[in-house]
Amino acid sequence: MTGVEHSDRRRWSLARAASGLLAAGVTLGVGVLVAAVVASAASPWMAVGGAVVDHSPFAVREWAIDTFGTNDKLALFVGMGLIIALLAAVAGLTETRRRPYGSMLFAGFGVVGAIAALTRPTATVWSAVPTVLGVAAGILTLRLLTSRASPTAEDHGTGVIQSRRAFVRMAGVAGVIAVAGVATGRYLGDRLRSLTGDMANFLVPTVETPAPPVTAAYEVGVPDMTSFITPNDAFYRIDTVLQIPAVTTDQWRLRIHGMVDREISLTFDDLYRRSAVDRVITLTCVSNQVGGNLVGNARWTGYLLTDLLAEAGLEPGADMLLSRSVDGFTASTPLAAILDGRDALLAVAMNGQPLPLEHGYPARLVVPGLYGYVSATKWVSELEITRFDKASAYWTERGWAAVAPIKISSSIEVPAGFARLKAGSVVVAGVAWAQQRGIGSVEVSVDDGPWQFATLAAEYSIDTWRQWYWEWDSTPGTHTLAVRCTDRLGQRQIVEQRPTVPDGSTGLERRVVFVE
Ligand SMILES: Nc1nc2c(c(=O)[nH]1)N[C@H]1C(S)=C(S)[C@@H](COP(=O)(O)O)O[C@H]1N2
Ligand SMILES: [Mo]
Repeated sequence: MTGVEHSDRRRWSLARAASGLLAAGVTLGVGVLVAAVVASAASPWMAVGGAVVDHSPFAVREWAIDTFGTNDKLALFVGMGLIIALLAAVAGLTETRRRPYGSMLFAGFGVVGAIAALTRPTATVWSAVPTVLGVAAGILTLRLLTSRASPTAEDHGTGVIQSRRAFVRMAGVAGVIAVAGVATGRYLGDRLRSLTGDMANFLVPTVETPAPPVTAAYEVGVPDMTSFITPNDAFYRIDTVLQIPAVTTDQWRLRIHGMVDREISLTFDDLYRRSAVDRVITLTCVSNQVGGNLVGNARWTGYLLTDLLAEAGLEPGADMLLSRSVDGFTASTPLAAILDGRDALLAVAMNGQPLPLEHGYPARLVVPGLYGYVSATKWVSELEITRFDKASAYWTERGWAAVAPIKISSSIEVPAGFARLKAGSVVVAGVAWAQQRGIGSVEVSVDDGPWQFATLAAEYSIDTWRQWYWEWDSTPGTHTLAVRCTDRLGQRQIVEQRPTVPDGSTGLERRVVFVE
């Protein structure tokens, strides 16, 4: 053996050990990244570390704390890192000589990691996923690298430069994946964790005079009907964001500026010093088709916008409240609507809970009677007082109307479309809404026959939807049911079918059913 061959062999051995280390790095990077998204405490690293802490004998823990003090966790991770690095290097060397023993060592670590993750106190079924995916990526890396960590047949004539270059290139990629995975994962994890912690500690403001309780009187008690209050997790969600904004209550500010006497900026603590109100309000999306489900009813807790605007003082001539979200979305609301006495809110809670992240945590607007896109800005950060002839909002710039009150509408929920029913008594039921005016009556017609009055559930307020039902003495055959409503001022729902663009759909809901 020549000296050149000998040093070359040593180099390739180092490359194999490095393959193992890089594969461990990729395992960690992928694990941390996946954990940040699916289960924050379940990266292989944290899970194994946590398990070691929890399962190490009392004496060992005391020794660690005595020796390392508050650096005991750092010491643990350094120790773990050294052991894992050693095992990984061994795996790299072994994999080249005795395939697939190195991979099996990784898989063994995967099993230990997954068990550790699944037995943590906060474990869910997702907890094993980061370790499993991390180890899978690690084994792939190990195989790709070790299979290149030797000179190839062609190299014997020409030297080993070619294969060495290929190896170094691939090792570089693995290194980047490892570092980028850990960095991105930690960044994301921190962001999500602080938000989760913030939500967990969120204080729903107490309300001096709560809104009237919601009783059974507001429901018709027909099976399969949507409940009067829409639970948060069933509430429709509409917005333009791809990644839900992450704003903690500490970070949140509401800047009120523009045509005001004095610009103000409110913190959450400023809000807590004010008196809160709660109101039940039915929110509706302009994209809701007749009979659609982009409508929901919740109890919102928050602060009256009129009070907040009065603190800033409005300049004469202003007619628009342009609200802006941290993600850049804007909505234009007529100032006249906010100031006319309706319960326009800066809402911070929904059905007694902090706003869910997708519904605008930590604060959003809710204005009764106006479609969401011109009023209900989520993750709200700015209220600019301006004029309709000077400014325009997100959807107005995309072809929707600048001003958009909710159109009075009604829908059938029971029976289902194309249902097969038994002849005789059939209950037809649904909801109707006319925010700001209130529902006066609901009528049902069968096969375009005479309109018949439905029975209404009690009215909670003019800003909430109202349930109705009608008993139908059905006869065999195919029938079409239709519904229409009238508001308290005698204004009837528009019969003509019009699309949602530019300011909300019109028409009547019709349902075909088969009676046997
Ligand atoms: N920041 C932001 N707020 C927004 C939107 C949006 O795209 N971005 N969409 C609006 C629209 S069109 C509607 S209908 C309501 C829906 O509110 P929800 O998702 O809580 O039901 O939010 C409004 N607020
Ligand atoms: Mo909407």
